[in-house]
Amino acid sequence: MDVITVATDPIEGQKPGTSGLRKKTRVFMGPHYLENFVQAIFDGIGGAQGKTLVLGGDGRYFNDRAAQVILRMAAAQGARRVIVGAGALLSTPAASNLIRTRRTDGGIILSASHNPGGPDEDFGVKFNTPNGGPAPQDVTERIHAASMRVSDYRILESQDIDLSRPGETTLGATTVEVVDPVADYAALMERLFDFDRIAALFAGGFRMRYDAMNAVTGPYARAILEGRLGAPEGTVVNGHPLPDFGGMHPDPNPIWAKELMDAMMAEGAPDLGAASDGDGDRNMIVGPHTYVTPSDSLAVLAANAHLCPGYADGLEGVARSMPTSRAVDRVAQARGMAFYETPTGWKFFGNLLDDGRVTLCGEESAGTGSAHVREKDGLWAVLMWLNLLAATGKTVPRVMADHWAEFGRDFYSRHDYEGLDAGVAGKLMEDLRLRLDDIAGTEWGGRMVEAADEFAYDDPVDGSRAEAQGLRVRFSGGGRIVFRLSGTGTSGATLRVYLEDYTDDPARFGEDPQVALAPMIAAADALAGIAARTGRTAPDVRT
Ligand code: VG1
Ligand code: CO
Repeated sequence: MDVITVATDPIEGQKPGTSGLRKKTRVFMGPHYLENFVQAIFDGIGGAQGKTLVLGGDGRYFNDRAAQVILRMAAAQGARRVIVGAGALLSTPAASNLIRTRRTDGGIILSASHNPGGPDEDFGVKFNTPNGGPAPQDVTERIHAASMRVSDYRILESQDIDLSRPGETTLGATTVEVVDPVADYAALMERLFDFDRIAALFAGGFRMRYDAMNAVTGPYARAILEGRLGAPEGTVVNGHPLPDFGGMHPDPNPIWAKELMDAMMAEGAPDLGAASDGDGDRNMIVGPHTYVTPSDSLAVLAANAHLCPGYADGLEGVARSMPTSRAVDRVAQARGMAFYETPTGWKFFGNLLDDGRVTLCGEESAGTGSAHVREKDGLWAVLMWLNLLAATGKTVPRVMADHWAEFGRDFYSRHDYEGLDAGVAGKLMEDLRLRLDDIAGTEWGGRMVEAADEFAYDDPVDGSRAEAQGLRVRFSGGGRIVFRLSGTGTSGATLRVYLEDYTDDPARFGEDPQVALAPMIAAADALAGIAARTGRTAPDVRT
């Protein structure tokens, strides 16, 4: 087998965003695009020579082709071993687990996560470091820098490798080890949670609907929920990964998981509804007639984690991304846990987890996870909910009511304005940023601004600094608005407006968040001039 050296030129824009490099699938399929970026990853980490890597993806269109290319490039560059999920599948948390437990040099995950898939939709590539977590900023910067000077890439001339079933083969001098994508992950879950108790819950007639959205979690959810825990067949719906996710937008929120929402709001709804995203790191939790916001879910899990065997000793601390509601802060304070606030994106939790400062982390975007891996983990969060329901005997609505009675309620909603002109969105943010100093002490939507600033984060472990991580405006009475531009989109700009307000008045706990947040919604538009600048009078997505 010959190593071919292909001459290439740098391609503009190969800069990883919030989570890896995401582009239209056709861009990735274009001449040299994928190869250039993979070469940049190898160059950015000091070469693939002698390394052991993990490889897998969420099964979206081009996943299988890209995996073959990466295997040939890894082999051409002297990788010692590549551990690949059968079918080139691995959920993001399962990949993180393998990277860690097999003591590898990192891994490549093929996914654009919650973005739709297919030839006309999105594809993505991300690199995770040996701790199992998303590459931190210094590494993504090195990869980007390498992409700007790549002049050739090395690839082995060979046939495709059979990835359909577990086993070992060689490609040049590289061992390709195909593994069952589910086995190690399922074993890990069994160590963390009380499977006997959850199985007893199902045996007692507990009903659940898990919507895998035709994405990568299907095989994991079927094996664990229906296989090991004895939930009836059919508990997992849309449970087979499809290249285009069957046309679904695999983002587990009330808008895109509408089928599930409808089932949970109907008469005779199951006891628990859940969904996960394209690559299996996000989760949505719904009870009968009760949507649990991700920020509340994080707070509930922080307050109840000790009920699960893997967390029986309590939590070292908790962390949340800045735009996530402050519900979890209240739990941390009440229980005396350390607490950290980080920028958006899981990569910022890595150091805190590695350093043993926190056990549990979460983001408002339906991401929750713990020190068991270094990624957020959708099915893990669902299993933790199942464990807590089994241990307490409560229903989801009861859990929420009790939580709010103890801590008060943080009303929360995120309003997304998608596909904006990037110039207009950038100017909106810039103009608001320049006015931040003058906003404090002024009144908007009938509420007084207490403080306004741009969030920057100093990592307490390695001292690195991340600037320009969102504009935040804090109001008297506990209200808050955060403005941020998305770093995962592939066309135009997406403005995210994060809205929250707090009440400890039990009479208000049942209010519709969109109603409760009306003053914040009005203030957001007045402050940033959203309608006037973008022509949009309503967000595209409210979660
Ligand atoms: C979004 C979310 C962020 C999450 C990221 C990756 O980023 O807001 O919380 O970590 O997606 O999630 P942004 O920059 O678009 O706001 V995943 O499940 O798409 O890897
Ligand atoms: Co994801």
